[in-house]
Amino acid sequence: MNKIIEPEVNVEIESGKLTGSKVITVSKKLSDLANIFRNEDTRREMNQDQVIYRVQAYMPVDEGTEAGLFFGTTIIYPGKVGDEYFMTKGHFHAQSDRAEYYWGIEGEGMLVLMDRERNAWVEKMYKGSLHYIHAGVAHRTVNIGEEKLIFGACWSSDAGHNYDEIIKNGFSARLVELDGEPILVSE
Ligand code: PAN
Ligand code: ZN
Repeated sequence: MNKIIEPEVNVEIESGKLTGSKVITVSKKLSDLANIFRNEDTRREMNQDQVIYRVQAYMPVDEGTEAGLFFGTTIIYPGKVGDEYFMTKGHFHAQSDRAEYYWGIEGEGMLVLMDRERNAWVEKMYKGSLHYIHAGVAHRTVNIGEEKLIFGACWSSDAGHNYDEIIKNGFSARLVELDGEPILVSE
């Protein structure tokens, strides 16, 4: 049977915005980010309803499906908890052999990467930057600019997310502002 159909999701190339009935949106407020920032007391004193980041995702197959792909756009708003920039929770993939692509769409950011031995390194993110996140490497994105940081992602539908390890042990490197500049500090 030959037929021409409309795609069920559209991506606005300039902004990464996804539209279509199959798109899901998840917002992370400050209240969802307990024990993520270095200064937990400062986080608790801030407005808990403030949205720190939003993820739009297109998941055309069920989570856990072998060899499928998911596609997402993340927006991190600008701001800090104390001297530490707003960032995602960060995670290892639950399946340790699953990699991922990220690419910068808008704004200025840093991608913090950490292997199983807790060696950490950071890649700059900007419009057009492309990042291959190797399997077994934890990843977190940080907005170091004054505008929104927007990036795209593509990952396996059976990668899964292991957040617990990051909540428990954190990353071995953080990005904080010192004299108006982002600096990398070890935990
Ligand atoms: C991304 C992330 C997204 C939000 O789609 O899930 O940027 O970050 P956290 O999941 O760490 O809150 C991804 O890496 N998926 O695997
Ligand atoms: Zn991931």
